[in-house]
Amino acid sequence: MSRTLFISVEGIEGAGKSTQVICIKECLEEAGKQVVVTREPGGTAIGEAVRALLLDPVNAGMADDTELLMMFSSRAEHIAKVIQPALSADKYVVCDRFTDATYAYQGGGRGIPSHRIAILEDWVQGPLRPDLTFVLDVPVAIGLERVRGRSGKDRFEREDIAFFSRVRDAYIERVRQQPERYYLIDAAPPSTVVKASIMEVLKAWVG
Ligand code: Z5A
Repeated sequence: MSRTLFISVEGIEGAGKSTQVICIKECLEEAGKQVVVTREPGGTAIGEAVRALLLDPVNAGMADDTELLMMFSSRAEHIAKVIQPALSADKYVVCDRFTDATYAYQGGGRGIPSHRIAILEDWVQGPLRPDLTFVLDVPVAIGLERVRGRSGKDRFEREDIAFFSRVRDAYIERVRQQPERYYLIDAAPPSTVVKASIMEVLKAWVG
């Protein structure tokens, strides 16, 4: 396959996304590709400022629609300033979370109907969607245990197990409904095993 790819990595907290994003980058670079690694919310100066507001526990009472719109405001900037320019320059983009996280967290977690999220997705992204999405699936208890030692929980990390269970279920349902671009990866085994599962898929896509 000669065209570049927009790859996203998804999953609940502690699934190992950041760890595997690095592995994906290294694998692509070894294959001679130019790679831009980025993340959401964030990825630009404005996006990182929005991220700080979203994660700050001081904003515990934030309305669900405010949270949703802030995710998409960060995304609009990210697409305009980072993602689209990189793809236009024939670079691969590897993004730690993208719009599937909105369907999972604001949809599954907060209960915002998918059709409302879809309106914003179409408005902000037009036809842009990731070509390939890895959903790292791990039981909630394992994910939370991996990040338990971190100091200072952010606004999302203060949610309860029921919230993260709904998020996980929402991810799995998205994979089930549109299997074409999703790969559900068992992320409970050690990182090296998870990496091997991802590399198998990636090599088939990249060649
Ligand atoms: N959010 C949203 O609500 N809506 C949206 O549209 C978007 C985001 C885009 C910040 O995201 C929050 O934004 C997020 C959802 C919300 N909140 N939550 N939860 P984030 O991606 O920055 O935050 P995160 O999910 O909390 O990241 P994380 O906790 O760092 O998880 P991770 O990236 O998946 O894991 P990691 O950093 O790679 O690994 C965590 C630890 O586990 C670390 O010590 C690793 O060494 C270890 N690890 C990793 N893999 C393994 C395996 N396989 N075995 C054992 N240990 C492992």
